[in-house]
Amino acid sequence: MGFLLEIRHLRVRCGKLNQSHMAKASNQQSILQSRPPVVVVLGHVDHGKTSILDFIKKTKVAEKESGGITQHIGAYQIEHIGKLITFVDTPGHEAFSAMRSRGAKVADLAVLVVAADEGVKPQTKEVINLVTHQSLPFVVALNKADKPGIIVEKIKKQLADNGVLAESSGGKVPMISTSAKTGAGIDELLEMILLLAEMEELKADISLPASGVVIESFLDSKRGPTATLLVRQGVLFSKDAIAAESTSGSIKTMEDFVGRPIEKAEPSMPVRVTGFFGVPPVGEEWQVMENPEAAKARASQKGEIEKKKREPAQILDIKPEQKVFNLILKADVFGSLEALRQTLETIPQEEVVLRVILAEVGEIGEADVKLADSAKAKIFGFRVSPTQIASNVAQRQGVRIFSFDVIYELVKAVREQMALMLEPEMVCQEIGQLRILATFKRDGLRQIVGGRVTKGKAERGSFAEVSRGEEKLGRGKITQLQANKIDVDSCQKDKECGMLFEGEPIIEKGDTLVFFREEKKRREL
Ligand SMILES: Nc1nc2c(ncn2[C@@H]2O[C@H](COP(=O)(O)OP(=O)(O)OP(=O)(O)O)[C@@H](O)[C@H]2O)c(=O)[nH]1
Ligand SMILES: [Mg+2]
Repeated sequence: MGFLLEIRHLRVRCGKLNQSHMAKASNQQSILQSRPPVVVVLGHVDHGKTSILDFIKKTKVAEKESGGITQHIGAYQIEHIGKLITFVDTPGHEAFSAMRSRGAKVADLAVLVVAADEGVKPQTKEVINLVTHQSLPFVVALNKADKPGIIVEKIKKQLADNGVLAESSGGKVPMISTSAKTGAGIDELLEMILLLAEMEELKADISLPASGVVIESFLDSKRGPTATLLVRQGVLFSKDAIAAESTSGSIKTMEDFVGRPIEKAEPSMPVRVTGFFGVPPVGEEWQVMENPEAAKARASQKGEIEKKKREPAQILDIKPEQKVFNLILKADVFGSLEALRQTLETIPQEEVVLRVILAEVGEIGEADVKLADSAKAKIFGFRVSPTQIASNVAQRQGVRIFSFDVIYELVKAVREQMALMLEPEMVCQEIGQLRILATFKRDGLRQIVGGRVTKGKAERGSFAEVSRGEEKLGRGKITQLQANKIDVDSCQKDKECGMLFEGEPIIEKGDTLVFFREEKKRREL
């Protein structure tokens, strides 16, 4: 445990938010109070982050998730040996790097989950960089230890190769074998977290007006804008006026993470509140103000600045030969919207430019359909459905609405829709060959010839390339085909036929005709 003593002196974390906005009466005394650690759980997709948390809180979140992957952040508070720990789960899918990085920003400590049967994977590397970059103390959970044939030393070696050296090998990182299935090692993990937290001496000033960060938000069709807030300083009360950066409001309802109504929330506690006028984007900082007017003024002032920073209007430089695919994107929560936008950017756009004309949280409404209609856009919903009215209007106007539950499926579908805008490619397919046995009349570009099919078939309407030995003479078209003086559509191998050839080359006895069909082929992006 020697490393813990080393980090004891590193810092006393008092919350990482800047404190400039915290208006406090100058005569007021600070009241520092210990607070539970905020622990972010990070790791590659499917390595068992949610399962570990599930085992800890004994509920089954993972089974309810689409495609079995966590698609937005979740925060929970648990108690172990009389001490609280706040956990923030994050998704491991590569599209969610922004969420992982935000999760790491709000946390005091991290648990890096590595499935021992898979070892270090791309997002494991990403989160190692993240925690190292932010000097975030962390513990590694070598998960799925219950699986047969696990060689822990192999994984430790991989981690060491990526700069994470285990305590047992003289490094500074505690590593614990865990199983979310059997529960082995979980208590040890929790104890290690509490030990690391103790070393950090985490404190918050409860004399300050409450402030913190938005960790999850969405538009609830019944309750309106709903946000999960993490309290970093002060104590949040259930009737407080509150300002985020882009919106404000007065708290209408406040619940703990299991949905129980609560009156107040202390530092490090995640709470779900309603009462904002708009949906505050994930990552925004919030703070309590004296009254709703002050909150509104602060949000609109902050909002303007943020807007300028965030949205240099999307000016696309579109070349004349490029096509534009207009898209309206609606999603259940901000985190998903962000991950979608990020993943959509990976679609090649040399030929078809993707223009996102609206990206919003909330169900697909009539206004979205009308916008899609006037902008000739397609609507893609992620875990949201159209309202009945929107569906009806869409059907009437012929507006396409696509709905998905899994990010990469949505992105794949956008890519396919964009590819439909490309001109199809003409591909030639050889269908047969014929040896010329006799030539008859020639009239301008038209010539009557006869021969035997040596391969495949001859077909009326097909193109024919004329060659004489090695030399290619050019192409023409077969406009009529006869076998035994009867018009036919095709003539098979080893049969003789006569045909009307239209084209430049002058055909002679002994030449070869190669027949081919030109087909339109859909292109992909
Ligand atoms: N045998 C075994 N299976 C596990 C263990 N932990 C998780 N799993 C399984 O691994 C799969 C993925 O688990 P999740 O908890 O959803 O993984 P995750 O890291 O939260 O995944 P994302 O949120 O998508 O990044 C599930 O099928 C779990 O049942 C474990 O300790 N042992
Ligand atoms: Mg998960």
